Amino acid sequence: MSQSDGLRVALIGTGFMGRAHANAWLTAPRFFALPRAVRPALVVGRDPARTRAAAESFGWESWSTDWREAVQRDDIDAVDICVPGNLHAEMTLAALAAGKHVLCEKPLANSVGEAEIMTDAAQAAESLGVLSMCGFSYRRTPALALAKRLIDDGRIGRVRHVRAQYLQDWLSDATAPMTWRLDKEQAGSGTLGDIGAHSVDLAQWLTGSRISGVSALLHTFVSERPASGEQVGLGGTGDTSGARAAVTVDDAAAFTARFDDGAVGVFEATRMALGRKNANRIEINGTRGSVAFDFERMNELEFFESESDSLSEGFRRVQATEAGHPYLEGWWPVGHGLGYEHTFTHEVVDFVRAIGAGTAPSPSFGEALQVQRVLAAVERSAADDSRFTHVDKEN
Ligand code: SOE
Repeated sequence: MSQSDGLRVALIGTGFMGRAHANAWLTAPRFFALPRAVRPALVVGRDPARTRAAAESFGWESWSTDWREAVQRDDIDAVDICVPGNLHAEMTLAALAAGKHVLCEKPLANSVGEAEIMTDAAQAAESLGVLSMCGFSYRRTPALALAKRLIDDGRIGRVRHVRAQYLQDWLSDATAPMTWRLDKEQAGSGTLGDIGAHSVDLAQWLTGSRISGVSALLHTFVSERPASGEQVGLGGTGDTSGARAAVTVDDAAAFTARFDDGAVGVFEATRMALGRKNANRIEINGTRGSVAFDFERMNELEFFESESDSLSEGFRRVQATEAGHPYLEGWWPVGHGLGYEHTFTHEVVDFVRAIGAGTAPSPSFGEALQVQRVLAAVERSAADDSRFTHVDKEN
C-alpha cells in the first residue's frame, strides 16, 4: 500500500449508518488535520440503484453490490462495516485476513462467541500493523469526552453511581412495519443491543471500570407487526391488511449492575418512550461531584463539584463548544454547537490518526467484546425466571 495514494476506504452499507459514515469520511479531512489523505474508493450496497445513487451523492469513486470486492481489491486500505450485526463477523474476518484496517459498527457482533473470534483476529492483525476499531460513536461527543476528562482528572472523586437511560420513540406505533432491527437473526437483540449497548460502552469507558454482574428484565410489547409497509425514518406505516411478521427481540431492557470497582449502576433502554427522540442520558455520581448528560442537549454537560460553601454550590451547565473542548479545534468559533453527525466525523478523525500513528484505536474489539459480554449477561439474567422475585409468592 502506498501512503501517497492516501487511505483508500471501502464503505459497506448505504442505510442510515452508511450515510452517517459516508458523510464522516467526506467531512473529516476537510475540517481536521489528518496524517493521511482520505480517498473514498468504493461503496458497497445490496440494491444497485441505491448503491449507485449513494456513490454519486457522496462522491465514492466506484460502487459494487458484492462486499467481497472491498476485501479482494488491492487498492483498498480500510473497510468500514455498516450493516446488520449478523454480517459483521464474516466481513471483518475477511477484511483483516486481507490486511485491511477495519472500522465495524456497534454492537461488535450478535454473540459473545463471534465477538471473541473477531477480537482474536484483530489482535493477531494488530501485530502486523493492521488496526481495528468498533463504532461506539457517542464517545466522540465533545461534552462526553469532556466528562471523561473530568472523571479521569479526579474531579468527581471515586464513582459510586452510574445511571444510564437511552430513550427513543420510533417504535411506539404498533402498526409500524417489521424491520431488520426487530429480527433476532439479523440484529442479535433489540433495544438492548441497538441502544443499550451504547449506554454500557459509555458507562464502562467513562468510569474506566467493568460491569461485573447484572440483574435484568427484557420485555416485548408488540410481538408481531405488519410484514411490509412504507418505511418512514426507522419506523413508518405498516400494511395492516397484509401478512404479519413475528418480532423476535426485546422492546425494553432494564437492569441493575455492579462495577468491579464497587460502583452500582441502573440502566434502561427503550425505543417506545413517546416524546423521547434520542435521549441518550448518563449521570455519574462520585464521592466529590457528579456529571450528567443528555444527548437531546448534546452540547451541554452538567457538572457538580462539592465546594466549601454548600449554600452556593450547585450543578453548572458547561457548554462544550469552546476551542479547548475535545474535538472543537476543527469546528466553529465560540459556542456555535455541533450535531449528531459530528460524532461520526470525530470517530473517523481518531481512526485515521491512529492508523497514521500506527497505534491501536479505541474502542478496540476487546473493549467491544466486554460490552457484548454484558449484553449476553443481561439476556441470561432476564431469561431466568427463578431469579425474579414475584411479589405474590413467598419463595
Ligand atoms: C436506532 O435506534 C439508532 O439509529 C441506533 O442504531 C444508533 O446506534 C443510535 O446512534 C441512534 O439510534
